[in-house]
Amino acid sequence: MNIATLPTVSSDNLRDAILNHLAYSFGKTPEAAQTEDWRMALSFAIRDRMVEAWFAATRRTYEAGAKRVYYLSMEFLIGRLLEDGIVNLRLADQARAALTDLGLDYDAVLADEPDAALGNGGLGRLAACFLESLSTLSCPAMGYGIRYEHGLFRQSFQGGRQVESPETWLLQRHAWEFERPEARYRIGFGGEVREDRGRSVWTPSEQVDAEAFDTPIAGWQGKWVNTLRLWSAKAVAPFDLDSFNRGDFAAAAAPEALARTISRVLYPDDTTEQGKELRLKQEFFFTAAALRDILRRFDSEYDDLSQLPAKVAIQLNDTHPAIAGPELVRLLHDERGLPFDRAMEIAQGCLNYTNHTLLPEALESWHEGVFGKLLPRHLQIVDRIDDAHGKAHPSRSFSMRADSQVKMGELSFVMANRVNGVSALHTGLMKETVFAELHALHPDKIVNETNGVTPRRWLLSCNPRLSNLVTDTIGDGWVDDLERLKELESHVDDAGWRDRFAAAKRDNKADLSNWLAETQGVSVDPEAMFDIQIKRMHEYKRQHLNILEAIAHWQEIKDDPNAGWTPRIKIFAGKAAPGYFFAKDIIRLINDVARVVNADTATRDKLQVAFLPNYNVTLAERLIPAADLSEQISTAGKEASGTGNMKFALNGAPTVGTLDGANVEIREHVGADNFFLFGMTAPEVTERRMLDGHARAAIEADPRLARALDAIRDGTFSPDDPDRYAGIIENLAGHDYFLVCSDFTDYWRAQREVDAAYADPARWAGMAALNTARSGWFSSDRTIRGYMSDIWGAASL
Ligand code: Z16
Repeated sequence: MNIATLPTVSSDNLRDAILNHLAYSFGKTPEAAQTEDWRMALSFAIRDRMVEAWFAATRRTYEAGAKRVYYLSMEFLIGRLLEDGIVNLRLADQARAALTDLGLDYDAVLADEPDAALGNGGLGRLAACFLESLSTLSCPAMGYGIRYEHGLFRQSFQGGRQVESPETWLLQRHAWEFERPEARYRIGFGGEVREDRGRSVWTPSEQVDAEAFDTPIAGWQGKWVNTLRLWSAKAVAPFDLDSFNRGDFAAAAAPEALARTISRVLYPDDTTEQGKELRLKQEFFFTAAALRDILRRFDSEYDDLSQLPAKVAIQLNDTHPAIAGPELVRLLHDERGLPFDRAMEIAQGCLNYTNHTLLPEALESWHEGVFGKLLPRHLQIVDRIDDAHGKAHPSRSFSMRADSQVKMGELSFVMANRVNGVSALHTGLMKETVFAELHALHPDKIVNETNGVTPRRWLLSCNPRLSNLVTDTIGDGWVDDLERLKELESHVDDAGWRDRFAAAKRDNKADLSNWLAETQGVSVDPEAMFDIQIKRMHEYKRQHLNILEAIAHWQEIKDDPNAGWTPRIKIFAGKAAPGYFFAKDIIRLINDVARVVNADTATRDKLQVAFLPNYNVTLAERLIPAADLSEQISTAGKEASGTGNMKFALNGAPTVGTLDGANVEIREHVGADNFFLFGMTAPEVTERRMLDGHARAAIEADPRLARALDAIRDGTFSPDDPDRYAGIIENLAGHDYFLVCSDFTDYWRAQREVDAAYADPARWAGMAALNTARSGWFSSDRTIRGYMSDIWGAASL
């Protein structure tokens, strides 16, 4: 429902607002203003137009006594926010005109904004898409996370190797947050628990304050605005007075520095758990602050805690906020005096848990020593929860407290009302594997909510050419009703329309190739197929399968350069966790292969390889609209969902991929004819792994694979250091856990089918267009509707 009608804004209004902010918020004349000043002034002018709807949304929520949704996530990979705000407020034309009028380069001003990388990859980006969809659907919601001073590290290459440097987004001015000094909670750690007349009293030995910073998140058309509330750690006192009075100013400043470390930096590991105490501190810090804030808001409206599950739905994004279970029980039982069982029941009525991976190395568990030292009362509560669950289900053999560990997945499962997986395949595997026993005890708890992406950022704003064609063809109703893209299907057989579709892609590719030439020193023919694999570096994602195929392809082109090869450029981008040495070796290998292959004058008009540094949301927005082919080639059963796969399909890039994660559903939607399938299925993977010598057998059966491996082994790509990739070779020819060798032959076959299809432009344009037309289901609006009805019981206002 339209609760706040946006006043119409002309480019003149906007220009005046910008000039006002330039003068009165930033103290600059137009003559003295730098790009950053203009960017801030424009951002404030846009932000102003969110505030009314923001207030109105809060008012409406109170008036309706509506249930609120709280999304707790250690990561929100929001990227830049200015264009998002402009597009959602439908001010793109006015903003461009206003800046042009002021003699400024609109795109340069937008590009001045730092990319807020407060997340690692898919999980964090999903949280950001969800916030935007929650606002678009006018669902009363709030995101809670950490205001990291430093987001995900910056990546550069030295001699082809990944080098990390600190990310410093807050060194530039940030337009979007409102500091809330009054929203501040004291969070304790350590100390001890005493029994006092039958009650447990926790006295922490260390305390920090969590201070709130709010970012408004406007939905489509700016009708509804929710809040992303990020917590920053502050010392309880600015300095230690004793040391100060002794004149020891360094010691006096120590508590301040110590407190700040909690929100200082994002852990850069995506799917491996680190088990570091500071990480557990971060988890408790933001979760405890969020719960106190949630209860304070509840108390301001209601006085009966048994109403909590009716008014509050809390979503735990992975197990990172799993401490919410014991902490909520502690707040309700220890602090509010509810009986333990009642406290547990209420907590279970509010909490829900999303699982994002089955990889064993990612499942969080804490040694009870670390856990109990930091959170002594919570350890007791976990034991009691485990006990209560055990008594309720005497047949069970599992415990969340086995091997002196606290297992956060099991804890989350037991404390949750609903547990969800992120694609149909993944949810099925959850039931069969990691949560098999718990699923048997609670057969209705696990539900599926296949991921989605917001079409505002991932089509409308990143791909104006395709968006304009879509809107010209079917009107703009698709923007918040993405399934309407189906209406494009009837145009796909029209050669004229298909040419317009192909022209949008061609122009996007031309833009990208100009950018590559200007900024990356890479020169490519825009007519070549743009084959793109962008995601975190991981063995299960198999960037090494892709580069092996590229090597084999290069060798075959050399054998017969005039065999009518379809020209390709293979583009890679992605960061490796700093301690993940194998993944870093893969990056170096790709860079080494790129150097050799791109220098080969006999092949370089047929095949080029580029690894772009510092992959982030902004780079994704540049690459995806220009992609011809989407590489989604994980070992089946390992990628929980993937969301990049959806963005490519939506932007008209067919997938070459395995039956993994949401690829399965993408293929069902776009049609098997418009998807290049290869590789083993998840059950086949499990079976093949048990077969002794599977890698050897695969290499012996495929001379192309053998020759590609030989080239790496003999130093073709590392002539100064032929043994550089001995580790990779040993791994692949040895146990090859991710079955790169076993899937190689079928991958090669699929890639040659891609070549043939691409060589027929009309056929390719038809496939690409059907990918766009049939990707509407992958809107995060659809996903959020699913969460609202199946998990939260929340309504749109
Ligand atoms: C992450 O990004 C994901 C899983 C995880 O355990 C930790 C992190 Cl940081 C990803 C999955 O790998 C991906 O398949 C999925 O699409 C994404 O989470 C969102 O669900």
